[in-house]
Amino acid sequence: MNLTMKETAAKLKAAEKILVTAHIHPDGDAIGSTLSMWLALRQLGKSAQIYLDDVIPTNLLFLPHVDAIKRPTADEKFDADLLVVLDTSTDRIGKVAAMTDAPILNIDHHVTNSNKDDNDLYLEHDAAATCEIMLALCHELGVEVTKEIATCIYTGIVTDTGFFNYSCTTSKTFHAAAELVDLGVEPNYISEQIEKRTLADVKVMSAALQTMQLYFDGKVAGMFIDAEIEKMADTTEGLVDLIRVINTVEIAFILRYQDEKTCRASLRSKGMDVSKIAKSLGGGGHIRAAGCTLHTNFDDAKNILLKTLGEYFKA
Ligand SMILES: [Mn+2]
Repeated sequence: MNLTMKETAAKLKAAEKILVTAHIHPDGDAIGSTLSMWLALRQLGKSAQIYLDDVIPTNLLFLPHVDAIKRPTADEKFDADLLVVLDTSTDRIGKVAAMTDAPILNIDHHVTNSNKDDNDLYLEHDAAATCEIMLALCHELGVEVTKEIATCIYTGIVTDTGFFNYSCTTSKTFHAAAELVDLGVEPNYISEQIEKRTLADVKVMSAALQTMQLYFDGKVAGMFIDAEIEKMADTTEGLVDLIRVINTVEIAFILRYQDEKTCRASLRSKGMDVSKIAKSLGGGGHIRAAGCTLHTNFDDAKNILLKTLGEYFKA
């Protein structure tokens, strides 16, 4: 069922033991929204715990209380009366899904969230980030937005908007950001932390650029993080933007090896709807930024992706 903001706040207030999670391959918005939700719930006197079935990218380890995030071990259970799933539909939370049978409260901004299982869902697809929703939700809950909460929320907003560059950025986003700065957020500090890269990652950037190929008269650019490059990579976040800027390119993608039978594709566009392409391959996302997981080997994944893109350019 689709909830209003008021109903969403009421669900949170009615719960006592809350498990908070977000999508695997967490980004700034996933981590910023879980941490701000956790801090808000604790302020309300709730017992809450964050579980994320993945590692935290090193450039997000600066976030306050990031070490409160736990990773589930095999078969681990958690006694909860509510499972809060942030920044994703409920099918991308890994092992956390099996940790509890508690009812789900899903809060998201992805237009492709189809709520197949009919959970309680607050979906605001024109919000730039789940963290933008989190700010309004804190107000609805009567939570004081401390500097710590504001820092988490600001981080999610700037990472999902590419520092206010992407088309999801609205005047509401800037109003939220201004409010957060008034609450003590330090934009220069946060951008410095987020843009930090390890030497290994800069080397991955260089190796990834060497793999770039253009397709369909230069309208599509692809980068390929195969098993060998993947071994060196901490994060591939932002890599696709390096080739999206090419003047002929309408869609840029990056294909990343995960294991012998799994690859992850991230798609970015300058206006074409890549969420449709991602959705047709079992993924989802936004009009200009989407992704999917392909359950096959690297070469097949590359062929499937290019075939789908080819059909899209024919249509
Ligand atoms: Mn997001």
